[in-house]
Amino acid sequence: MKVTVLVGGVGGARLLLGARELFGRTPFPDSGDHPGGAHTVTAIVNVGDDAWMHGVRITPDLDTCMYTLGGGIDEERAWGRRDETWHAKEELAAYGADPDWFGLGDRDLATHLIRTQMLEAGYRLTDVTAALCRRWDPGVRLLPVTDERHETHVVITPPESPDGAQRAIHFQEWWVRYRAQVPTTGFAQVGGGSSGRGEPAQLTPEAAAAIAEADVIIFAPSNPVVSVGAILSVGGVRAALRTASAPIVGISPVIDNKPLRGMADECLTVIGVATTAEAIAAHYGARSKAGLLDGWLIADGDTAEVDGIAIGTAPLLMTDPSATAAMIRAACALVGVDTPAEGA
Ligand code: FO1
Repeated sequence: MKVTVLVGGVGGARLLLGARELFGRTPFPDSGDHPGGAHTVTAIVNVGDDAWMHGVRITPDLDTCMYTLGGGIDEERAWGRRDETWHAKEELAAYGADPDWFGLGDRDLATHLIRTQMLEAGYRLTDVTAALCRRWDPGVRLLPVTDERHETHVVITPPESPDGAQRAIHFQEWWVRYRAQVPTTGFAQVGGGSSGRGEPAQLTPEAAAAIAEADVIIFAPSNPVVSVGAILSVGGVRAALRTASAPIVGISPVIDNKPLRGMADECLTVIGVATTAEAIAAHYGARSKAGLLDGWLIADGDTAEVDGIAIGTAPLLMTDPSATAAMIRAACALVGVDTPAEGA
């Protein structure tokens, strides 16, 4: 069975731990063809958070998934490496180098140096990620949704601007420096096709194949705006999803209509969507009505009614991989997809 999951950072990585638990490890190197009977799990990962900092290319969501699945993540922060030190960060700050508000760990820096060297040698982000995964062996195939720049930038009204002038800042500055606590009017994706003709960044062939060949497609309970939304805004993604033969089921990122972590509520408010299971499902839309979802799994106790979307309820706390595996089973069952028996 081929499972394709659209993921952001922390919530996505937690979901992938459950997917690996339920479907088993996806063989690596991802040769594409798999021995009969093996299931494969492919994650299409958001690149909207990616940024150039201190001369290196950072890809937070890919790294959070890779480190979490590979056992290198700092559990408490849910980003960066465990057993981390911060000497390079301290030295950069001593030079007054900007930004000083972003935590670049020494171990993490090695990942960014390898990535930056490979990108500058002409490798695609897809190939760079596969190369890094040779070390981490995540047991799930990790694919960036696009190999091109597709950064999320945020339009804000900085408190210090006298005439209330707006300016755009990188998502990381909004998220880490301002913690979203600044008047925000919108999000925009910056980057675009390497052709320089300004068309938007395009879905990679590998990610397109993962959508076309899937037996089930799952939207992780990631931020619907800056994670799943940033994936959906890549050229070709919506068309690929709408024409995919696999059913598409989303997992609600709210419990009792409150986000678990991150700032989904701030992001949803900016785009005028209520932070409720029902409003988010309506935002993604029913596939039978020019939207994307066939099913929507919401937390026990929440309610949602969206014409054309099958709604199911389940416990949605991803407390450990087996709880998450049960959640994934419920999501797949909602759209008529059988999954391996528990612990098969
Ligand atoms: N998040 C923070 O809140 N503070 C940081 O200093 C920080 C540094 C950082 C470095 C590398 C990396 O891959 C992620 C990092 N994050 C940090 C997390 C990141 O800003 C967000 O978690 C994601 O972009 C949102 O999914």
